[in-house]
Amino acid sequence: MKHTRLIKTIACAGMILMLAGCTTKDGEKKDLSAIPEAVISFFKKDGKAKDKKDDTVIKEDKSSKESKDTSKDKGKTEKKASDSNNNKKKSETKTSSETKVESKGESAGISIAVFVPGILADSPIYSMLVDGVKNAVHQYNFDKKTDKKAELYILEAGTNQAQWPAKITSLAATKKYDVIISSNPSLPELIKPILKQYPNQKFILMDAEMEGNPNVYTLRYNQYEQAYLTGYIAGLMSKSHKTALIAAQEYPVMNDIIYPYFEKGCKAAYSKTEVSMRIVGNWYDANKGAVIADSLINNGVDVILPICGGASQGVINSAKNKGVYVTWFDNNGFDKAPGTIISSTVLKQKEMSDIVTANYLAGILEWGKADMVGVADKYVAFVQDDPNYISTVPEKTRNKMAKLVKSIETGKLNVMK
Ligand code: RBF
Repeated sequence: MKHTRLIKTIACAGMILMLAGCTTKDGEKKDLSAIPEAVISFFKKDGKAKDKKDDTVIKEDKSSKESKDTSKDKGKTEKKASDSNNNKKKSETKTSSETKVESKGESAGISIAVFVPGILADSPIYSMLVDGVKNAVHQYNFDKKTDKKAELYILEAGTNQAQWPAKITSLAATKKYDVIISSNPSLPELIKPILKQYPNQKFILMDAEMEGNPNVYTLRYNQYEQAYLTGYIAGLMSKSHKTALIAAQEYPVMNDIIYPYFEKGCKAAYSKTEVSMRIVGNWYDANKGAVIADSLINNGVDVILPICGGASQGVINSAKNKGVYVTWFDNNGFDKAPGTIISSTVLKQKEMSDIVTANYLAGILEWGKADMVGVADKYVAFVQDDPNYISTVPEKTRNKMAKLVKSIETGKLNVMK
């Protein structure tokens, strides 16, 4: 496992952003070649390729100066970020159906498109992406003349994954966007034909890995650590010693990293923990999420990790009704069900998307690079200061979690080994 820490300082429009260390990807090469086809055929086979929501387009006002964030805001707690995400989410969904992409026109400024592979509602990883990119664009535009401002378009591609390749190809085909920013581990495979067909199109892919292409930068999170930490608290808190992960769908990162390391964490806390995984079949069906959770709970499971977008709400409702616990992934979920949610292992996707976009706008993004950030870099974090965490999880357990977090932070424990 090779890790190289980078410390970068960006000077951009009088603003200095201190960049935290980025760890290069681990040596393990995952074969991602089958993802989109597998994903698409999975949905087709299952007959679940329903489009819950049409693709929608949000045009970011070029002259907007609404963001008052400064670089010091980057240290704000994830709780605050998630609160604002929720507020923004509502307005974005509303705006999206009312606006259309406009051509670059006479603008000499940079054009950015954000391709959301899914819907923003109930997918924190996507709303954090959009919030981060927006913030970087607002900062960049702040003191620019109108014709030099960057333009930002956000395309919500919808839940029908079979349509994603055509939708992202159409974005590239417009040749309007200097860069297309997205987030999802299936994207590297999806863009391969586009890279050949449109050799000038650049891509920034978060939550993804692709190294060596001069038109692509990727950044992923250490989800070995994220899943292990989540599994560890699940294992500590389970009284029945039965835990489960409810996933929206199977994909290589889920099957090879998230589930196995969740299981590893559960068993590190209590070696005889029985861990299982169930699949919803989509990222939105809350009823199905509840039905699956009910059946798991009826079989004795008392801690559940939902990673299934909108379907997670059904899991939470079921857990609340039946008095079992839920561990939360990606953002701070404590407010969703105080007393039921016992943990939040967050990805600082808003901050990372902001930094990466600011790097791009400043012309210093390292194309061809595949970075990974984790607990030691503070871009994967186990929330320990939320009042609901403190009131729901006993002190003894919190102390064990604090010890685990410290040992990962300091490098004493490498969960990937
Ligand atoms: N995560 C979400 O929160 N919402 C989604 O709609 C969503 N769609 C995904 C579609 C595919 C094909 C893949 C491979 C992953 C998707 N994810 C989604 C999962 C996301 O990338 C990440 O693994 C999880 O959020 C856990 O961090």
